Amino acid sequence: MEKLRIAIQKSGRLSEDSLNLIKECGIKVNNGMRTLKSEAANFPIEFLFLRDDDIPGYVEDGVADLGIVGENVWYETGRQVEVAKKLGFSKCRLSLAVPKHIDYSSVQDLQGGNIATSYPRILEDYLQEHGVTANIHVISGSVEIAPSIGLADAICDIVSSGSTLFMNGLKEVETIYKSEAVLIRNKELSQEKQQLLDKLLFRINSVQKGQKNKYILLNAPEASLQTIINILPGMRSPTVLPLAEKGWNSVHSVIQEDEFWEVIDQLKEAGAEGILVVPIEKMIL
Ligand code: PRT
Ligand code: ZN
Repeated sequence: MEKLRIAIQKSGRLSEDSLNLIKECGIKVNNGMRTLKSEAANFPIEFLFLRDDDIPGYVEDGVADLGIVGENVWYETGRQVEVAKKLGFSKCRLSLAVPKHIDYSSVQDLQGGNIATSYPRILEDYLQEHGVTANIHVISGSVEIAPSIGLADAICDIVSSGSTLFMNGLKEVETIYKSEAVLIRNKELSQEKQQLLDKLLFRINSVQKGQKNKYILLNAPEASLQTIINILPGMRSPTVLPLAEKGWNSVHSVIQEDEFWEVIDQLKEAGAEGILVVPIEKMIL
């Protein structure tokens, strides 16, 4: 029987969340990340632990069928692989930044200037789109120090909290690309591997839906039961169970994480008591 092979970052910002996602999909990874290769105990999948920059190439060549990388790395390597799924973690942005004392009005200000980056392809595409020509200096790390040592007038680097820019006397002036972790796939998988990928995607979707929703339980007095039911959206309609105490019911439903506080207030106003909100591990719809 065929196995899927997935490449995961060996050690870095993506590693832990990638493995957590795999675990939440109910897949047990045998040896952790200390080895180069490892197998799952209960799903036909094998793991390769690599540097993130190498992952799109391995997936393109078919050495791995799947990989997890930041969209920034996927775009920058320019490899012929497809994004099968956005994964929602490791969110960050690729931005242009200049020394904070510089007057900056638009990207046109960088015409003819020097920009240091580790992402020449994404930067080049952005500059071209905006009709700007600049000298791109490719450096592989510590891009943020380039202006202070006189190497560049501006930088283009990954920003998350912004504190690295701030500590280096830089200000963010343009966001050129938004990124999150993505599952990439080889373009031509065998039918058997495609079926395994579909199975994996089904599990990832269930985990993601579970994370977006909460299970809610509450006690409702008979008189306001219908009002409370109307407030709760639910998957189909809420479950209503009579309590031992007459005149009260227990109501169960599912609500979205982002509308949760608003709904809670409305429920309290309607007379709901003993409200419990619990996480959902998986949601199969
Ligand atoms: O060793 P390997 O090559 O595998 O790893 P790496 O060092 O190249 O990558 P790694 O682990 O640092 O990052 C992997 C991926 O995480 C990146 O490709 C991004 O998609 C994503 N990511 C999310 C980030 C950040 N947040 C981030 N903050 N990648 C880098 N940074 C760096 C950034 O380069 C800058 O130096 O953090 C600094 C900025 O952070 P703030 O919070 O100060 O703004
Ligand atoms: Zn890397």
